Amino acid sequence: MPPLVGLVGKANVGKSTFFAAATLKPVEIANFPFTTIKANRGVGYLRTPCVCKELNVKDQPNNSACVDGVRLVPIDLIDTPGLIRGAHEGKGLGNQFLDEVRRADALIVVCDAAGSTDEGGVSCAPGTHDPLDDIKLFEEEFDAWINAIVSKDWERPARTAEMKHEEIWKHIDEKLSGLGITRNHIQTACEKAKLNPFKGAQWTREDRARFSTELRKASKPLIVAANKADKDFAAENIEKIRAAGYKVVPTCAEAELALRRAAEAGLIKYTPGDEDFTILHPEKLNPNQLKALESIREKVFKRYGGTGMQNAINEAFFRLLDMIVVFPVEDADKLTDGKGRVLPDCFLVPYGTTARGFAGVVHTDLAKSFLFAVDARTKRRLGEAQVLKDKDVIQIVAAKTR
Ligand SMILES: Nc1nc2c(ncn2[C@@H]2O[C@H](COP(=O)(O)OP(=O)(O)OP(=O)(O)O)[C@@H](O)[C@H]2O)c(=O)[nH]1
Ligand SMILES: [Mg+2]
Repeated sequence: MPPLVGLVGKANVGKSTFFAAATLKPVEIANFPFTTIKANRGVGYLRTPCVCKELNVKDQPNNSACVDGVRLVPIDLIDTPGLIRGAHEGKGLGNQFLDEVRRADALIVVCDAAGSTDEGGVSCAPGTHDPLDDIKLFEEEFDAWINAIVSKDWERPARTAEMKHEEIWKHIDEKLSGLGITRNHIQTACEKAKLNPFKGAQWTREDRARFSTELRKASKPLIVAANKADKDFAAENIEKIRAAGYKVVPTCAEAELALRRAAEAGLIKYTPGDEDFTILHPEKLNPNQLKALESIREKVFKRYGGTGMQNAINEAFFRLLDMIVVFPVEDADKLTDGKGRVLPDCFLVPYGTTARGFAGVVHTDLAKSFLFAVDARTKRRLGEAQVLKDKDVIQIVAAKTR
């Protein structure tokens, strides 16, 4: 399954605008809280330099797109309902929210960097609300929700583990697997929270709370999209969020959505993540539209070098999830697949994926009949345990099976 990134955060900060801009799906967007009541799922794109230029070929993309030497690789995104205090007890749309987000591998916490929405998501004057509070609110609610699940019936598995002299993860992994939490995450959380996994029955309430926070950090790494960056007070707040230790990307989802739609309509030339855009048909735009585009250029592009949205998505996959892209080919000389298409596919895999592991990503049967791989650049043979690198072009050689 492709990795899934969740767009989460307080109500009315621009999650659905971000989602719509990334996926071009028509979703409801409005300037009041709880516009989104059910999660939306869609396909967005990761942007990465394609290898076609370096290898000097004209590619024929199949599972992805290539625009002027930029590969756009599909990824899954989920837009969730807004969160308010008390969500872990079911307040607001708490249950719907948490039920959806459990499936995400990483999170983009969207916040209103201008501080122009209050704690409940209602519009207020820019600069009057602290966006850091919203990020903390999200973390606290999420942690409290995990803690409630961890703490429910804690005694039984904790005592069994102690009696059997076993580590706690063998006894709680099943109930946490639905949250995307694995044994590895539990192990990491014990280490980070400095808790003895053999002595779960002696953990205090506070210990469990710390453990839950570490579980969240290990299983759902997050990056902050400091949205509404076009508004006053955003720049100062972004620095504040960064100083508090968060990975943060300034974004202007509204601008990205306007540009994506204009590009779709053929009015401008713009690929997500570009540092500028070109107006192709000024005669087809009315004065207001032209003014809006120039304002985007002034307030967003000149200040931040782009809308930041593509950056946020890229950071989530490349930095939080530590993924790389690999191009499979069937013929390492011609760089083609079985149908003769040049560099058709581009797969997103976790760093650490081996040649055989990658064969399994391309096709399950390929992993079973794997003989060796060939690095198309060097034409060198790679053994099954060879760890692949970002932008590798790989031919898998497999035994013939009937
Ligand atoms: N100025 C500015 N406004 C934005 C930006 N992104 C979104 N908005 C506006 O913020 C409001 C809320 O946008 P939504 O995308 O509906 O917000 P949401 O977080 O999905 O809201 P809920 O579904 O209610 O939780 C709308 O009026 C958007 O037009 C931005 O980058 N800049
Ligand atoms: Mg929404």
